[in-house]
Amino acid sequence: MLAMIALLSILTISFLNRVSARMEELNTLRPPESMRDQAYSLLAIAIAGIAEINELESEFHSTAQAWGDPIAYAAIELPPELHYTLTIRDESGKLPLNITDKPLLNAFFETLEIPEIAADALSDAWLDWMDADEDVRINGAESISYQENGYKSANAPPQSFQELRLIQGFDEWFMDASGVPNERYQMLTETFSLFHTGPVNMNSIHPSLKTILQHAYGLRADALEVSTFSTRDPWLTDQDLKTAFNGTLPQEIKVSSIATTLHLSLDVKRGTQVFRIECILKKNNTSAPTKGNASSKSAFQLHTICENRSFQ
Ligand SMILES: [Ca+2]
Repeated sequence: MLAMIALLSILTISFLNRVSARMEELNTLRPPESMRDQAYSLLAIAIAGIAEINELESEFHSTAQAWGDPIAYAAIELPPELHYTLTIRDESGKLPLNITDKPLLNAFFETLEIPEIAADALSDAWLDWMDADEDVRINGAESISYQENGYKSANAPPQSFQELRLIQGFDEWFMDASGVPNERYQMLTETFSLFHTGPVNMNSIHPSLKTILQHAYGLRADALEVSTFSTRDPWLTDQDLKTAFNGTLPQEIKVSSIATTLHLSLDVKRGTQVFRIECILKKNNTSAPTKGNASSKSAFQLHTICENRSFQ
């Protein structure tokens, strides 16, 4: 609990201005009492490291930058008996779950080897589930279709991956006969995000999304390869993306070269025991810092956190 309070304090009280002082405090880290305490202490180090790197870097583009390993960046001496794994994924490299572009949804389902007619029906049902009205698309489903199951269409974007199971046709293609999520479901959670709703960072996209973009919009296979461009850094820039897409994307699909939503998974291990924390850090805006005033730069803030389970 003490470690949780320490973490929340860091995040709420002039967080960025206190990062350096906090990192010095953590230099005296003593062996914590429990795996949970250890995990929160490490998470505090990771978040402090990310905050400091955010102050130094112009933007986050790729995990090849130091923010991909903020505990190493912090260079804090940790107890030798402490074993952990920290994984940071760029959640902004995923498509927003509330995407409404039907060609993209169709392409996604078809890359999962769902036949074209079934893919089209899934897209219609998904879009009907999210849109505000009760008008049924040609192959879709609204509240009247779900009456016999005892629920109505949400008429709003899904709040969880579990909610997708309520949509017509979803169980058939994304669950096995026993109702257990299959490989397609896994691919869905790797391609879509529950938390990211802004432009998609093309530097972090899942290989499946490249295939989907090729399938839906005729994107060349090498169009998003960094080697295609004469960039100084090993990541794509906004200018590269303009060249790559050249107006081929519909307006509602926004792309970017910047990471704005991070997903941290931290495992602390002791023997066969593992304590896991998952959290989402988000930037509320991506405005560039005012010249000569780095403190105006937007910071990553803790958005969601959970223990010993994954986001569903
Ligand atoms: Ca609807």
